[in-house]
Amino acid sequence: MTKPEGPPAAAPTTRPGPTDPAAMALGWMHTARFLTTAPTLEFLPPHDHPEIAFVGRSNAGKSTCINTLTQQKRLAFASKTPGRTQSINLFSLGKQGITDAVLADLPGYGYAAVPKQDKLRWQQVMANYLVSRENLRAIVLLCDPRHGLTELDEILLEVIRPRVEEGLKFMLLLTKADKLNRSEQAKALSIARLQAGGGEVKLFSALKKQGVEETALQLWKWTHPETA
Ligand SMILES: Nc1nc2c(ncn2[C@@H]2O[C@H](COP(=O)(O)OP(=O)(O)OP(=O)(O)O)[C@@H](O)[C@H]2O)c(=O)[nH]1
Ligand SMILES: [Mg+2]
Repeated sequence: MTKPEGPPAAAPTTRPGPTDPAAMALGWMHTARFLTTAPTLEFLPPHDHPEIAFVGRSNAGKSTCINTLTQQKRLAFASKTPGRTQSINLFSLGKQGITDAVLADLPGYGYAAVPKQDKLRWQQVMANYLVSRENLRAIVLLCDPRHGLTELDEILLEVIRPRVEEGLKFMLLLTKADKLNRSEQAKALSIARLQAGGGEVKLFSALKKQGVEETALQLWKWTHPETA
């Protein structure tokens, strides 16, 4: 006697299909490839694509965040040693090799061991970049919530304020969220929301992959407003 056949196995409903926006955004992020590195602004190539800058204190987790979002281990240099990223590194994004956005990993600021002259020089490069980079579409400010926003972060917010008022997109990511418990996370989030003056704030953890999909989707929407 043959065993009666059961109903055909239902197709898994949780598997992300091409219509899942978060999966689509992550797929897009995964296309990231190295474009160029530049010690100062003059060496940055002009291009016609929206650029997203990752900025923040040294050691805040910028390079790690880029590696996590792009699901690539060593695209951007991440290191325990603060000050690891010393140039502006650009990465192209876009399916089928057709670039439709660029990510910029910027050197961190505020690292105490850096000689004062170098610090001042870098702050100038950074301010120039933030004020004058023409196709800058969005800024992702990364902040370790255990330290909170520092004086240099506040200065950066002031520098970009006029551009944000003119439509530059802004997001504050609270990194290394895995180091905080739930109530600390909630507290950090509400303090940061106050400080960011109503801007977008998210918790992010490279270790726990927290906030990755939401961030990828937000960056997709900001760089593809026609599809949002
Ligand atoms: N636990 C934990 N550690 C993290 C996370 N993100 C980054 N780190 C660690 O923080 C350190 C600094 O990370 P980077 O990504 O190099 O920081 P950065 O902001 O690029 O630093 P600079 O290039 O010096 O400006 C590294 O040891 C990372 O492994 C995270 O989400 N969780
Ligand atoms: Mg870095």
